[in-house]
Amino acid sequence: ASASIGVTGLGVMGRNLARNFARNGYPVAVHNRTPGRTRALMAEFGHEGTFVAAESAQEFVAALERPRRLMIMVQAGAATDAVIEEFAPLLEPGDMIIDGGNAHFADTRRREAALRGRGLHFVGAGVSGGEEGALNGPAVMPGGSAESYAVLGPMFERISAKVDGEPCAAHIGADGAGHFVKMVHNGIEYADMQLIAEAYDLLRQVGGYAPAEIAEVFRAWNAGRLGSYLIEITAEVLAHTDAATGRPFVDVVADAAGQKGTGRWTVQTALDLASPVTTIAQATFARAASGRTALRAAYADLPGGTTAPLSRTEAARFASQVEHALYASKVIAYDQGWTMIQDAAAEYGWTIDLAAVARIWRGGCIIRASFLDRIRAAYTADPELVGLLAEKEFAAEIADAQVPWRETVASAARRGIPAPAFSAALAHYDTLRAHRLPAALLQGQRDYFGAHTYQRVDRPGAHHTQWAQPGRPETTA
Ligand code: NBP
Repeated sequence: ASASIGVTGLGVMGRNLARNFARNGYPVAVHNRTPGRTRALMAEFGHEGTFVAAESAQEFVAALERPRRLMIMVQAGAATDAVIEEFAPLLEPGDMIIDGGNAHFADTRRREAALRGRGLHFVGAGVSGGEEGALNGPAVMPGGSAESYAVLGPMFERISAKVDGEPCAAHIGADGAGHFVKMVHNGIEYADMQLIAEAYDLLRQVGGYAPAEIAEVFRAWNAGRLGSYLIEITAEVLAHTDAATGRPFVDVVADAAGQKGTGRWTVQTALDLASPVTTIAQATFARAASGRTALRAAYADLPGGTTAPLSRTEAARFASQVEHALYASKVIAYDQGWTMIQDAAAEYGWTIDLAAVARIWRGGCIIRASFLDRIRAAYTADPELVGLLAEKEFAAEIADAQVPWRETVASAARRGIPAPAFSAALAHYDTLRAHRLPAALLQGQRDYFGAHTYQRVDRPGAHHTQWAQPGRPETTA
């Protein structure tokens, strides 16, 4: 037994993670259902570090130092359960199984409970950064017991991305907390992408800018507070010309967006937790709507908004408004994500360091952004911060963005350009800052038809009104 860790499942992700461990000096046992992949890894990359190739499950487990650390990188779902069932009987109390796949956090909670009952640690670890991140430094979000993190933490921190010398890995919380936080990362990623896409659409359709010019606008924004991986790659995509036609690349791509499902999980879970992640939800629905070809064809000639072209000076002014709108909406999207993490922590009994979540997302993952330093600072200064806008610097920025943010959403509405994520973010902001909401009327309606009762502003307790029925006078209980 000589390997510090074993990786089973040597697909794109598993192979690169195994190489990352080996390159960082950890002897790694490698195993795959189809041994061809193990042999290919040894032949191509065996020289990169100390690998122990195992073809059978028994050989693989025998190669691991105790407590054994066995990382599974296979397809999420039934394959993960099958692999757990294959290896768990070969392990001993205190050993650790790490699932680095994109598991649903509820599956991770179920697996953790079952394996805990068998004396094993089960660590659901969110791994972000794709193929490249797995090899050169992912963001790692492990859940599971503190005891397991004491052993695994230094290893994850060593292989993770680093920002300002700090690792993009931290213990998130018990059982499924790591996979939950990874899921919310992907939800925020959907919101970020949709907001950027709406900004592009407005700059093009209202501002009259060409894609290559918008690339320059994004490059300028990338040097400021919006600086992030997604803004950076957006500029690259917009500047790209299709080789076959000479047209802007963005114009030759079919406008129906795909999704693999983790953004959808965020929205589904948010409904269960009553977390209003409306910007993330709109981003998810926007992808779905873009693919509704038949409806889009049937509705394509319905009337829209006005179309008055802007002068170049007006367009430049509009672009700076859109920057404010994008930033303010992004703050709202992240605030929604953090609120959802707080909601889940309360629901599942997790203790989550909200500043650490911001810290580990600064590198290795898709939403990496300079702005996360600010979120980290806000939660470091006040770990109990109720929401980002309760912090004075964020509040000041949002105050500054008021006019341009509202102008941007209003321009979109007047011109008939869809801006569902911008609009949802602004509506969310206006909902939470309102002193009175029409929810009072909803309570009245609910009491009328269903005797659901209501709370009063002036007296405690549940109240019900005997609503006037034909032939019966109104009385208040
Ligand atoms: P790949 O599709 O490249 O590889 C899948 C691996 O799963 C192969 O090693 C395959 O073995 C193994 N496998 C399957 Br499928 N069913 C199995 C079973 N019943 N028993 C044993 N092994 C089985 O996947 P990947 O892209 O490396 O992704 C691995 C995990 O990482 C997934 O959960 C994915 O969601 C997650 N993830 C992916 C990314 C990404 O950017 N790709 C990022 C973050 C997380 P075989 O060789 O014998 O078929």
